[in-house]
Amino acid sequence: RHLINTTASVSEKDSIIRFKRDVLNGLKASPKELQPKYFYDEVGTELFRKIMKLPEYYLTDCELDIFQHKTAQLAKLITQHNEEFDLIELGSGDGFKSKHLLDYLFHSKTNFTYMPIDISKSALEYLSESLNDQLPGMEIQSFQGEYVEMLAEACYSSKRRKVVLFLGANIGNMELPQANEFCGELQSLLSPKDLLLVGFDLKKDPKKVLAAYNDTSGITSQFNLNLLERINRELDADFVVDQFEHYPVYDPISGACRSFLVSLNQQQVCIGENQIHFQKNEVIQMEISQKYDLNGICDLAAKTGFKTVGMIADSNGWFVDAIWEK
Ligand code: AVJ
Repeated sequence: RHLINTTASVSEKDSIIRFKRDVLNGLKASPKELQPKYFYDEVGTELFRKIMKLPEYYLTDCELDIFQHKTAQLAKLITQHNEEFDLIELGSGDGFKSKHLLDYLFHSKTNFTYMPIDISKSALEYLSESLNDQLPGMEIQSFQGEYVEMLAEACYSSKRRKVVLFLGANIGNMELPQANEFCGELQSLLSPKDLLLVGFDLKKDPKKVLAAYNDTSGITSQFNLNLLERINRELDADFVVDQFEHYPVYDPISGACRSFLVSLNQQQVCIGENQIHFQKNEVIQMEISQKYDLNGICDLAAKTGFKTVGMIADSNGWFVDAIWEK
């Protein structure tokens, strides 16, 4: 077996231009907002790794439970047509959960290429190194960049049936209309019989949900504030980070968990030659982490042209991986 490991990526210069444009548009809007995909620079990626180990952050443990203890069930659904395929993962991160599936598939002599896609370069490097170590000989082709763009690239270089993984409740970072639009876009990039496996965090005890985004050790707060620091580092800005406070809320009816940064005082921030004014108590909307119920998930599949072929929950019933076929 050959080890392929090419990285398709937008240039560093283009990505900084996009970052600056998105930050300025977001901070000139009302209400102000920043996009959570920008959390994941090197520092943010490390902080997210810490979040996944927090006692309050149940999501990773739940999905790990599925990938670790229901691997055969997952593998059976994925390999149902018994042919070669490409396993594309959107937002692979360090591949902590998918490794269990990769290990199972690799050792059952299934013929596949693993194609991780992530915005974080450091996460992809870490992933391919650890896979070279743990599953030597497995074919990997990694793509650094944004989901849809890189999925289009991956689909372009794939000549086989495709199985797309979108784990970790990453879909929760989209508002419901955006999630609809996104799944529709994925659907149009796939071919009949291709599969999409999506991880959803479920509605549950609201205290449990809120605590996951409001940990007592303050890591989630640092994770949010790091985006202001990243803007300082990369866009020549002068945020005084301790003039902002992390504020998460959860609405158990809509299932939207949202994080804000509250400006503790009236203040001015320079970003390059741009000035942004903050009123006291003005907020920046940072992130939505949408929680679903089973009806909502089936609805999303049906509306975007997918057929549900499997639903695997963790042992607590807090999280599900839905398997959809085009
Ligand atoms: C990686 C988007 C699934 O929303 O739960 C964790 C990110 N934000 N703590 C989530 C996150 C704050 C996470 N996702």
